[in-house]
Amino acid sequence: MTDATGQRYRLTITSVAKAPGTSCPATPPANATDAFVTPERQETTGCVYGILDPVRQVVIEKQTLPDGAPDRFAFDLDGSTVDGPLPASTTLGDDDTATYEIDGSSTFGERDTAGWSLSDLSCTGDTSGVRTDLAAGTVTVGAEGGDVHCVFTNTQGGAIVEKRDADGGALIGTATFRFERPGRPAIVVTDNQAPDLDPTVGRVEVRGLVPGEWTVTETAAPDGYRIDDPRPVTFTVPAGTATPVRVPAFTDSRLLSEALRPQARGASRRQRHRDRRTGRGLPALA
Ligand SMILES: [Ca+2]
Ligand SMILES: [Ca+2]
Repeated sequence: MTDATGQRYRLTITSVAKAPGTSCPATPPANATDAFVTPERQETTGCVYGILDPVRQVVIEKQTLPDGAPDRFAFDLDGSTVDGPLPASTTLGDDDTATYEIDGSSTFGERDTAGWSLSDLSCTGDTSGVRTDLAAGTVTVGAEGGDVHCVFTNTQGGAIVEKRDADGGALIGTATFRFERPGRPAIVVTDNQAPDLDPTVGRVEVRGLVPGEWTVTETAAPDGYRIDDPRPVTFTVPAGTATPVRVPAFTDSRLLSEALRPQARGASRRQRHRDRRTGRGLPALA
């Protein structure tokens, strides 16, 4: 049942007794029982005793940016429900909700998940007695009040980096990049191999970058090219958006042997028939 303020209650019948007169005693008489019987007699009068417990329904909802991520997120719970303590923990995936009927101040906290940041924590409904702490990833809900619905949104940043020919600017593959941030494991990505998300040759997209300052370094040039500038490039992943950051394109120059290829036109047929990847000569053509 719900009162005029929106506070919900749960009624627990504690005992039943035959009415000794025309009104019920304020406290259950000694012969009260917990059996609930309703003999349908014409003049049945009985006294029913119960307890109204204020119940506050808390809904915890998980959302991810980008939407629909397959990851699962762990929560630690601390508090009580009408039926006993809250479970110590739970895990939720994108669009999942968990509903609890609390009867005491309760805290719901999300643990850190690698590659994700908690970018938003907001509650709607009756937010009286509700405290959110985005930095700590917790929401504390007081015992009294109406129902409240809290959404934990986790965001995964990303970056796009391109590899272009220094002469002409065409996209070239396949380079390898190392993404680094202090305190995080380095992410090494070779173009068009996992975890590159962009199938375009010459363009690499990575996810799982927590907000903050990152560096990206080209660690291996495409075949036939040399790294023009081995220094790391710094970029910033903003909080609260899943849109990947575009890092200025890296450019590499063709290796001398490739650049001078036109001069090799007079070479023998066997010399010209080379494996372009390794540079090694291949068996002579028939
Ligand atoms: Ca979603
Ligand atoms: Ca690619």
